[in-house]
Amino acid sequence: MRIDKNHIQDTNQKYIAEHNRHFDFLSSLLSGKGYQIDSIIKKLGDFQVAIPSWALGAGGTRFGRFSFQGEPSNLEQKIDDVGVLHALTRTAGAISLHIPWDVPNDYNAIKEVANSHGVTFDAVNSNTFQDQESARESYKFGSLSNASKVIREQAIAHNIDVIKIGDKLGSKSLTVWLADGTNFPGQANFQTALTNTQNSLKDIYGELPDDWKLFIEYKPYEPNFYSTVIQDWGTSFMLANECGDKAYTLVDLGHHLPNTNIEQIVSTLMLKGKLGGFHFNDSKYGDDDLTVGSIKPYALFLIFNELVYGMENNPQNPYPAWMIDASHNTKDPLEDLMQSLEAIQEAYAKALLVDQNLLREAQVNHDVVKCQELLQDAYRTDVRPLLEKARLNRGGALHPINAYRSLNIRKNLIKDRGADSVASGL
Ligand code: LRH
Ligand code: MN
Repeated sequence: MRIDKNHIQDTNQKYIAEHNRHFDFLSSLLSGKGYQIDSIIKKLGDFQVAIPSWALGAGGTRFGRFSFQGEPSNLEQKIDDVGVLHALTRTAGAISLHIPWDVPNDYNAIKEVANSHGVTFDAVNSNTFQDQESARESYKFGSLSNASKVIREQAIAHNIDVIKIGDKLGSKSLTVWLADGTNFPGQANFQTALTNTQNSLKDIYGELPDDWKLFIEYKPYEPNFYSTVIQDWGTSFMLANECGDKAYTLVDLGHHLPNTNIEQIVSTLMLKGKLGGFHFNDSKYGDDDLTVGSIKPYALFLIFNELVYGMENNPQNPYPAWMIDASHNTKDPLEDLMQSLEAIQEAYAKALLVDQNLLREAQVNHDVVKCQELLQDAYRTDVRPLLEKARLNRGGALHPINAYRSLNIRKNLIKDRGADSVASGL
């Protein structure tokens, strides 16, 4: 599936007049306040988010999975779907692979397909939370933390294999998320599990190419429900520091206990130069992996406010990796991902409208009301014309979901792939 750029421009025709009215109004309002519209639009255009290869089909829960027709059934088709997202939104210029769900058969062919869509390979993800048919040892009781040295070595070897696969594709980072933990008090010795994990990560770290990064993803619970070895940002931060300069903490928005102040965690990690990147999603209760910005859009805005401050004031922190990690139980996966991309762009654009200097002044003067007013004035600004302009400038769709529907892309995918094709992943 490849979308003809002209067809996208055709779908824009009926919206262009309305867009121009909104854009002219907003840009006169903002330039009147001294904002550099062009630089904001350039930043939005340069903001590329990696799409998870495991979230291009219908997701499921233990209570069931409802297939979505026309799913990609191999890596080439997954990259084609990311190509569709990138053609329409111009902000999905990368894919994040999960190994062994997405091991390429022909590396050159896969790189060619990705290149033809302008898609690069972001972080590769290892998987020591499921047992592979051919595996000698089981990860039932853990992987990098396991009491058994043989099992730890199997998990370390897998991570090193994943680095090699990513290296052949041009990826520059490895994400490690461990399900390791316990379901009952007394089931494991916390200190031994953490020490084993530390040493295992160091062995993996030692195999990282010089220009690579290691992202250590934390999570409080699930699939274990009493303890998780890498349970919170502090544990990930500690493990990353012990590993070395190329190791960072990865923040999955759904991996926090209710009401956690995630924007403060982001600010602390950037100050310490250890914020590696994000898995964007949203949630109401647990690790729900819902559409970004669908439940707590203001919280997402506050996170981007800290990111904008950090990207301006923390040269010690590298440019973070932006990835989505969501699961689609009831929506068309591609429409769901386009909604997430829109919500991320919107939060970033609103955060770019926060007058950081006035905010600093109000903070120093303890003008609490003014501080909130400055944040909410930016948050309450309808920035969508800026997102539309950023897409338009790069040949994208003014309204990606409308274009996706009027171009009958899902229908064509079902025609090409059949109704029963199923995507590997969660
Ligand atoms: C764990 C997680 C991790 C992935 C998996 C698919 O909950 O967020 O990032 O490996 O989802
Ligand atoms: Mn994740």
